[in-house]
Amino acid sequence: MNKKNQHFDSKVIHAGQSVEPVTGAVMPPIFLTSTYVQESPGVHKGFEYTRSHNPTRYALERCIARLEGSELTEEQDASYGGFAFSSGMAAISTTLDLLNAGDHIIAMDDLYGGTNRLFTKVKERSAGLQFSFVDLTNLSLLENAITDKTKLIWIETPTNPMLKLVDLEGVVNIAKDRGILLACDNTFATPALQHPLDMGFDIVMHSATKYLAGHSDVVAGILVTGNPELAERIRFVHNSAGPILSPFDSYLVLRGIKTLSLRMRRHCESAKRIATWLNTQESVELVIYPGLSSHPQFEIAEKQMQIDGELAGGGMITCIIAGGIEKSKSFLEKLEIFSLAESLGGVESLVEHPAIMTHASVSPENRAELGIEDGLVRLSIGIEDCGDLIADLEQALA
Ligand code: P1T
Repeated sequence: MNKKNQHFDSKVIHAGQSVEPVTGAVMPPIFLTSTYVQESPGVHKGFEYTRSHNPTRYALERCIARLEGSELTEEQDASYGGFAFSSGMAAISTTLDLLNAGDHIIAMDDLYGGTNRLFTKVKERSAGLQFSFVDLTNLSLLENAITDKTKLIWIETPTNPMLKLVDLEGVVNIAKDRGILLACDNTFATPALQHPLDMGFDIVMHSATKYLAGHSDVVAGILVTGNPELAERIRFVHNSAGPILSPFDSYLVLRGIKTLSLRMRRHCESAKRIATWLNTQESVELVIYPGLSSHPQFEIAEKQMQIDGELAGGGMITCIIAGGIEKSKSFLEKLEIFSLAESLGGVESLVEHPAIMTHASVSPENRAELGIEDGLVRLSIGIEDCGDLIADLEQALA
């Protein structure tokens, strides 16, 4: 069977993997070595130094490259266009390092707070980049924001924390073939649901800390491209600046990906049930979930977020607890199964308060514009029994 035609359930186990040649080990050994012996100067087995090449990291990079739809061969790029980083932020920073001082970037207005901070508080100053933040749920705003200096469009969809959706095909139709790189942070959807490269995007990025690794035990980032020239440019920065993922952490992320498909099915199923239930609760003012028909961009969810051809809304829910900061704080403190913690996408359910926690670095004015208000809480639905999760929410809301 052509590997490309395998079902995603099979790909997560086998994509990009090969049996270890010396022992036949089914999982790649964790190659804990910084360097590799050379027979004669420049004569080696393709591995010189671990910042540049590591077999465990390659195994992860090749796997995620294939899952995101890169078809690059080993001759075109050693890890098929997949690159693993020490964090999601390092992956984003590397994307910006592909640009030149003075270049202009159009970014989605609602973004992970750390991404917003990297753009506005670091890269504007250190790299001379210019950013415009645009609500790309309205694509007519995109055309107006593009200038002859625009070199990158940075999308998150669903966004963190407002779960806004951007029509990826719509972005491609407006911006493709204008010398603008199109990059999508696919952390919330994962390739189990959404494939930006297939729609014409150039780069997919992940905080692999989240659903890819899936067990809240590692911090990691990913970039994937299906374009050989772009892969070469990313490889150059990856190796030059050195924000690489360690062999051990590469192993953890690869191990996590084996169950990505199973986990995402469960995250989506439980989140849909919980969002529907939250919608019936008087003490909840608003429920935002891409899998509910009340979501403002529900049609986009139906089109671009799917498992086996069926809408899959993801595992994240954002809601507003009636009664402002006091009520939302007491709700968060009373939860017992949900842990109050930053991050998301693990097997355990987490809950957090964006205005105080993940998005504290976004200015209060900007938060107000985006709707990140004091009663807003973000739920990451884990894979525990869904009835237990609803019971926990019920006692905390009471
Ligand atoms: O934390 P790190 O692996 O460096 O990834 C940063 C990042 C990038 N993109 C998105 C969409 C993210 O959600 C994150 C990290 N987010 C959290 C830690 C959080 O709780 O939202």
